[in-house]
Amino acid sequence: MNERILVTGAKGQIGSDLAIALRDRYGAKQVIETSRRPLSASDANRLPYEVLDVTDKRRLQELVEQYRIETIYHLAGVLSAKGEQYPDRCWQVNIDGLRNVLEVAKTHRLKVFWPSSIAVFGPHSPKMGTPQFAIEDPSSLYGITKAAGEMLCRYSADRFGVDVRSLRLPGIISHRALPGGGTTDFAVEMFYDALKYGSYTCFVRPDTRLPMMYMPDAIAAILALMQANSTAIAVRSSYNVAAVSFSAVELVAEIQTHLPHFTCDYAPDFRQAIADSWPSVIDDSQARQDWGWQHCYDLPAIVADMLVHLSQHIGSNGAADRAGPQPISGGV
Ligand code: AKB
Repeated sequence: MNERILVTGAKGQIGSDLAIALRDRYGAKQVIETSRRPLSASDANRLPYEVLDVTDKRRLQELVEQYRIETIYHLAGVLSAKGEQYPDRCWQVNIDGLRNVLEVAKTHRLKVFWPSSIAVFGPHSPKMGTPQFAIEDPSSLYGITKAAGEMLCRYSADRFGVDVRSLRLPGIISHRALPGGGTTDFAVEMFYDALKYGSYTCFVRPDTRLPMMYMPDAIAAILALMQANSTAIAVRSSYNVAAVSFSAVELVAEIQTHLPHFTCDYAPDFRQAIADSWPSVIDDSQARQDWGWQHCYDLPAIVADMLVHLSQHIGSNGAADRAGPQPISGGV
């Protein structure tokens, strides 16, 4: 159980929760959190912590050697909306960064987790029940980097025996850290603004239905995949994983069962086209069959738990404050 672990993108939405889960499981000293940003004073409990830009292969290699790392959870990435605004950075972080991780993993015989996304699918993929091996025709640059990244993972596993494992994550809903520039961010922002302002302007249409998952389920999926026996991992590109699918207006209605005065209006922007190109419901039966994936949280459970946690923080904790309506928030 004493694996030495390095987490990239540890200050991001998933990294913030995953690092805690890994520390609980493997011991605080075993988990080296890294991010492009220096540690802030309020994060002193996150040591050991190192600044790392994943496009810097030499620095990555130094840290792997210095801490005798055995497993990398490679979460640093530029999400779909930011990717359209900063295409060069999106390519560098998502492709060059992943290649660096896979190269170092090959040299040092490391195990790797890397998140892919439902964004690998596109307008010609089936929208309902998207199968594991459906056609991938991503229309966003982010989706293109994820589709290429999946091929890089499979190639590294087949050609060099790298033990790399991956999930095609849906939109992730959580309360610890904000997502940073994704298309599914509306499903998180809505909670903050419902509690803080009683209203939200949603950047996708009310009927926009996307696959979503609550953070505790996402963490459980990542840990289960990484613990599974290597022989059970039949898919080395990336597994479809699903939990719930709902439309923006269904999320509004569920929040209104707790906050009856909450109102939402709609002002779709460029993220609508990205959302429209993604599946509404994906089929994850291969993950359920190969390594026993199952989710726990449905929409009512997600909404109830989010509101309990966020109402404790909002107003009293700046970290939980998304600082008012913003077109695109967060960072890599
Ligand atoms: C995004 O919206 O870009 C991400 C994703 C679904 O990959 N949350």
